[in-house]
Formats: sequence, structure tokens, C-alpha cells
Amino acid sequence: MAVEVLSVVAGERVAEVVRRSESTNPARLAEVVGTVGSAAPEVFVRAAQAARDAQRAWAATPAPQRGQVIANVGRLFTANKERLAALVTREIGKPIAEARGEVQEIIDTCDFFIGEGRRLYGQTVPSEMPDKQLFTFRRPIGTVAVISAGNFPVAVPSWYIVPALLCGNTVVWKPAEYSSVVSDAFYEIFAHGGVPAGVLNVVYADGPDTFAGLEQALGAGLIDKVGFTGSSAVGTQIGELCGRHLQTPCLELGGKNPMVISAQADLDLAVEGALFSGFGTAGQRCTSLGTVIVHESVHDEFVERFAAAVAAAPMGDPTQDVLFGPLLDEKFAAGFEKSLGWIAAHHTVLGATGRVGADNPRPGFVGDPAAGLFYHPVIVDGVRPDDELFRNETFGPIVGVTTYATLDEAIALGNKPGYGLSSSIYTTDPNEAFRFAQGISAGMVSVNNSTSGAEAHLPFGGNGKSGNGSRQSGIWVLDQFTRWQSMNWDYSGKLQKAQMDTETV
Ligand code: UN1
Repeated sequence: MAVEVLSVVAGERVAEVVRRSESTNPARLAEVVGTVGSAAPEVFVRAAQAARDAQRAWAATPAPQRGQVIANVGRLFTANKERLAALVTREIGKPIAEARGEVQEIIDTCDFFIGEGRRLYGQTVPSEMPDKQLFTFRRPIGTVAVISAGNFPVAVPSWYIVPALLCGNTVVWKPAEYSSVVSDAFYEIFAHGGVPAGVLNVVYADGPDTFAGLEQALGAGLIDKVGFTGSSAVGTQIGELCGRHLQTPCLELGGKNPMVISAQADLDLAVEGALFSGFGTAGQRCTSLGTVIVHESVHDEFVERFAAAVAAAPMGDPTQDVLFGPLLDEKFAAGFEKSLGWIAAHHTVLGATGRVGADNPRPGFVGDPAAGLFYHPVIVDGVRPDDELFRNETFGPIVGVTTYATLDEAIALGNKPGYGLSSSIYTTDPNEAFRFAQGISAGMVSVNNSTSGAEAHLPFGGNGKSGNGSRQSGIWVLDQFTRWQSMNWDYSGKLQKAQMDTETV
């Protein structure tokens, strides 16, 4: 049965909508998963006001108690793991095994931050002067706007929302509209777990209305921090807007993630790694593989084996055991078609491309290709540094391949597109692995592993066009959602002056 999803402000559903749209199953386009009511910008502002109103009391709740609420939320996600994973598969077409992994990611995130509720450590610092002590405290930032993508509708928002709440902030969350039914289930779990009304508010809106709402809320002083996961283009606009209010947002943007395959690589492992990195999730992760940079001596063998593995990979119905299913929605399919357009104009592609169908079949396809947004996986061999495909993120099942002669050249090629999220090297030579890690400008480096699949307690984030240097996850994200306050406490009974008094000591 299709559900109707509405925004939530201070625990109340918002009935006024500017538009209703359907969220459909991308593997079965005839199936409507839900309808979402999109809100006007002023609802975003009201949600920000509700977050502001709720923030003092939430920040005054002892952090271990906030940790207990996160513990409840984590337990509820565990109890609802199967139901939620099935919903993720149904609404965005993510293969069920990956959808379970995605729900596991929020459970792991909750697990990590429950303990942080009993830490959130500050420091004691020696003073220059006698009978004086210095301290530091982490204080909540205040209200946080989270604008998240729908390719990871559970894991990615959790990276912001769980630590932001734990640190004593309140949140206005704008999920992607095409994953709104999952987002609604996510919200309900937080509410049932004991997150008070107003502490987590949800606004469904399109891009321009969200931007207008955010602009107004920032102008009215109602938002203290923005967390955004999405494209580099939108991230740049958000960065500019926040900059006008002297704020540094947390930006997690696109990637053109390189995988270097050295002459010393275990090629079986490398082929498996490239297959999963490039075509798992139909290439729709910000950490998906963009370009394979393979040593010229193993290029032919690698490409032959990689192409065979891609041709044999199970694809289709995401409720089954497949490597990948459909694209996320019509908008993403249109974007991917555009990429296929410029690929056709500039490259020779072996094998089929475009939408899978009766006239463009894929042997071994699982299910009915005509029912959904299924696209053939594409390998483009021989990409060059000024090719569009080399320089820009495609967000779909396409992998480019190029060659190198020296490791320095491979590193330069990997850095060339100017992103810097994830990267990988396949080699059996540890020296080469360390040299690569040192030279590549990327927030994440994998050695003999996929570019995607980061664990939930290591810093996640990128350099260059992939972000503004902010990092999520683990203890590192605490610096995003708290501000340091320093305190000096003088018990000498006189006015001691820093710098001046120490000169006489
Ligand atoms: C994203 O696509 O925005 O590292 C996040 C990974 C996942 C998260 C991807 N854990 O691939």
C-alpha cells in the first residue's frame, strides 16, 4: 500500500504542501511506494525555529542520557533491520544484501556514539600562573540543518544526525524526495526511540525551495551549522551561502575515485575489487570507482578479465542476489543517459550500452528489464586526462581505464580530476602502497580493497571538489558538531595577568 509522507515540525505533521509527487520503485516503475507532500520554504524556517526552541532543553539533558536515547534508536533499527532493508530495496532499488549493510551502518554508528555520551571529553591544561587552572569543554553548536542524498537514505543521514543529537544539537533534516518513504520510517524510529518533539524535524522540499528556506533560516539566525551530502555543484552553492553567514558547513560531495593496479598486483583480487567498486550499487556511491589506472604491462590482461567479469556479473531485480539493480530514479537515469551521449560521441565502447530491454538484451538478466531503470554496465578503455569521462563524476555504471608507466605518473593521473574522496591501489609491494597513500590527495585510501565500503568509525570525507576538508564518522566528527570553549579559573585571590605576570616569575 502506498503511504503519504509529510514534513514533521515539532512533532506535528505539516498538512500544507505546495506539491505532491510519487516515489516509485525504480525496479518496477508501475509500483508507487508512496506520495510525498513537498513543503514551501517557510516550513523549513518553521522547522528551524522549532529546532531552536527545543535546543536548550536537549542540551541540558545529560550527555549519557542523550546516549541512552541513541541506544534505544539503535535497538529499534536492529529490530526493524529486515523491514527497513526491504523498504530501501523497494524505494531506491539497492540490492537487498547492500540494503541490509546500509541499515547495519546506522546500527554501528549508534553503537559508536552511545559510548561517546559518557565521554565527550574536555581537557585540563596547565596555566602559566600559580593557583590557576585551565580547562576545555565541548559545547553543542546549536541547530543543525542536514541535507542528505538518497543513494544512502539511512546510513548517510545517520552520520550527521546521530552525532549531532548526541552532542546536544537539534536538527532540521531535508532528505531526498525520491527516498522519502524510507526517510519517514527513519524519522519514526527516532521518535519512538525517545527523541523529543522539535529535536529532530523533517522537511520534504525540492532543491530551490530548500535553498530558499535555508537562506531565510540562516538570515534569521536559526541555523548554526549545515551538513550536506550531494553534488559538488550544489555543495559549492551551499558553501557560498554559509560563508556569507561566517559558517563552515560540513560538505561531502562527489568523487572521481581512482584505482591504481600495479604490475605487482594480485590480478584476481584487482578484478574483483574493480567490479565491486565500479558497478556495485550501479556505480551510484560517492565512493564508486571512476577510473582504473593500470600499469601498462598488465593492461591487456586486466581489461580482458575485467570485461569478462562485468559481462558475467548478475544484474537485475534487487530483491535477488545481484551485483546491481536499477538507477535510483528517472532524474538519475536522465543524467546517466547524458553521460552515455558524450561517451558515444568520443569513445569506442565494446559491448552493449544504454537501457536494457528486449531490443538491447543482457544475457543472464535477473527479472524483467522492461519494468525498471536498468542500464548496461560500461567500460571505456583508453580514456585520456582531458576527456569528460576522466574529469567528471558520472554517478552510474561506467568505469574508464587508462595506463601508466611509473608510480609518480599514476599518482598524478589520480589527482588530475581535482576531486579527492576515495582511492585505491592494488599491489603486493608495501613500499608502493605507502608511496601511493602519501602522494594521492584523497580523504580515503584503500590498499588491495574497494574504493567504496568505508567503515562507520573512520573519518569519512574528501579534499578538493569532494568537500571542504570536513570529516564525518568516529571521534573526528565531534569537531563538526561541537565548539571548543576554554575556561580559566583563578584561585590565587588576586588579579593575575597572563603574559605580563609570567615575565616576573
Ligand atoms: C555515499 O555514497 O555518499 O564508503 C556514501 C561507502 C559507504 C558510504 C558511501 N559506506 O561506500
